Amino acid sequence: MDEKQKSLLLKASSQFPIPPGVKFSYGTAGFRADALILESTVFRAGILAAMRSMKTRSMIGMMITASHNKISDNGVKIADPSGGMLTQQWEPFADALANAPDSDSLLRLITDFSKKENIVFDGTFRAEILLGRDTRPSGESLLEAAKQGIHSIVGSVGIDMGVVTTPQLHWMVRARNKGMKGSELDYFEQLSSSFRCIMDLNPGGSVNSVDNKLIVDGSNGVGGEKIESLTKMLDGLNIELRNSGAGVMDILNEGVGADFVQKEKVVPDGFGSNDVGKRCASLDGDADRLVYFIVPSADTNKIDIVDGDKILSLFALFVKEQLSIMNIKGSEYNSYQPCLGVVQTAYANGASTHYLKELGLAVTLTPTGVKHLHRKSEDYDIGIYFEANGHGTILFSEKFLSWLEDKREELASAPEDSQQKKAVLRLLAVSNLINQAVGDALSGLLLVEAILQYKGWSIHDWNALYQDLPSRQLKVIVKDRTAIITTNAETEVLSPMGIQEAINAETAKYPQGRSFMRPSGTEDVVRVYAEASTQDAADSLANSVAKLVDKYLGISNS
Ligand code: G16
Repeated sequence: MDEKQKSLLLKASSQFPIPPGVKFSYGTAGFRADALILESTVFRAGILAAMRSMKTRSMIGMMITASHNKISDNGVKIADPSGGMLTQQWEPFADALANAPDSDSLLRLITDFSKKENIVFDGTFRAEILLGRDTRPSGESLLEAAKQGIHSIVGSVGIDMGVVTTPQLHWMVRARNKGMKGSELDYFEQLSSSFRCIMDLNPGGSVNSVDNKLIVDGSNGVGGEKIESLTKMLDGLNIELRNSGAGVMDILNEGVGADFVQKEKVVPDGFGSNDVGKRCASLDGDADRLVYFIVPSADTNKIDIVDGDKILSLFALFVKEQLSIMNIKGSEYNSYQPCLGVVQTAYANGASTHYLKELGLAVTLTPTGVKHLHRKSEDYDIGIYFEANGHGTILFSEKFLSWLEDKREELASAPEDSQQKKAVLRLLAVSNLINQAVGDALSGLLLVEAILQYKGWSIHDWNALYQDLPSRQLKVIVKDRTAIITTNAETEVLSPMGIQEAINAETAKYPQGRSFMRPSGTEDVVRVYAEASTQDAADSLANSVAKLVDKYLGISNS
């Protein structure tokens, strides 16, 4: 590294001292904390993004968001050249960078790591970072910090895409690195044209006129604004947007949004007795999560949640059906058997896993975090992953897509009503519609709507695929959540010693009982999950496990 680069880094980083007494950690989906203490972290993440761009000789993405967290928090997610999350191999460097106590140690870290990774700071490569932010008020100043970090590496540029959803930014990074057009308009055009294509192939008509309207809870975040733009480009979808964030009292993620409805299972703000029986959906703060729900009766504030597990089940059923339409016995299609697999986490409702296995699918569990599920899904020709909280997508391998393209050509002269031809065209359209970079509430919503239309199903038909086991999630505040070590896709605790045996003993008391605890990677809490044969039993098991967490790790334990 030459003297010019060194002094640029030293000077710029001295403007962004780290706050005293805080330890930053690259968690489940990047850095996340109270926005007031994040400037140095985002500045340093800018340096990291520029270095990653130099290493990969590709464009990198940086999204300023704290997604489902409260409005006063913020964070940063980094997108690799594929559009997926930053490679986990660089996470320890990200941690070290964020916590380097001063400019000199920061410089030493950068020098050592760049030597190890063969990154040469000679300014000859133009590192490009695509920048986006959600609607949080702290986003603008943090974006400036990110730009300062990027500019402190000679030859690096930040391209500001403004306020976008997280999946839009990931999609843009992927598209641009593939040499395709990657603006917001291109994103909307790809989604709307592939949606239209699937709808045109549908057996006909809408579900029914009463059920045709979808009511969307925008979580008072960026998703609302974007869904309005998208809807303008679509025919055949009647969307009513609520919680768009336009009002002064509309607070991001507060009493609204996918995280709230999925965890609390109660009616979000802006919805009520007039919505009984209707098809409703919630996005989260940066629109990378999607869940559906039904208000079952005017007499209760409880909802029936149609969560990520049900979306996964719907997608798996549809894809499997299309594959079997193509796979006529004795035909040439038998020569290649694409492998379809599904990926879940420990939060997946036991009933969903049972249903998917009954469908004959390979089901794998990974730890929480799309970075884990996404990577596992790449093992399949068609990998479908979803977290119960509504994060997920469908990945298509290059091999499978080129096989589909060959089939399309072969079937070009087949009659228009050829079922095989339609199945091939449908799957190709799905691969264009569903975001291949990361889970995306907008593209996921369009695919759900298209499949419901294809099957002629109401949300009630869909929800009846299987009945969820009653479950409960709780948060427990502890002294130090980093003291917890889990294993086996987070279903068991190795440390602190003894707690797993205690959890097992509690769980054994409940028919169909299952429970686990894990440290959150986005909030300073421990999460507890329990399911059992009745809601009372699930609540009681969750409370007992929460008490154990408190006993072994809690603040009251100090
Ligand atoms: C992020 C991750 C998700 C994860 C969620 C909660 O979501 O992308 O994969 O499920 O955090 O993680 P944790 O339980 O560790 O707090 P988001 O929507 O907040 O970006």
